[in-house]
Amino acid sequence: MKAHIKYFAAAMVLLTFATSFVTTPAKKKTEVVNILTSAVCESCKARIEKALKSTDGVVEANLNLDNKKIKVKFNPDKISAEQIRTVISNTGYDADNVKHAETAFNNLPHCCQKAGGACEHKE
Ligand SMILES: [Cu+2]
Repeated sequence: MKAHIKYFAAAMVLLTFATSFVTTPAKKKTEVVNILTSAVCESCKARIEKALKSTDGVVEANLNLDNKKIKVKFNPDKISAEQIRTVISNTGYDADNVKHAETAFNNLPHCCQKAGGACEHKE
């Protein structure tokens, strides 16, 4: 009788361990970074989000045009916040202290180059 209880207790402990392994997969860590950009309008938003979403390691990218901040969820094993700023810069926009890449900036539609300025296709 006593032995049975011992086995039962051991089984419960094992079960608890096994469950904790299932509910917390080892490889699923993400980090979030908020980056201030020089986005002007909806098409700037779409342009930056598209560039980031096609970047390996980026899980989610969402730019808020009201404060020009982009929230990026990423896998730190694959990409760093600094590399994310570089992607934004290479798209033609400032990212925090990283200034836009000149060539990409010059290729932007005219109104998208005016940081804080009025954009014709802005809603
Ligand atoms: Cu724009």
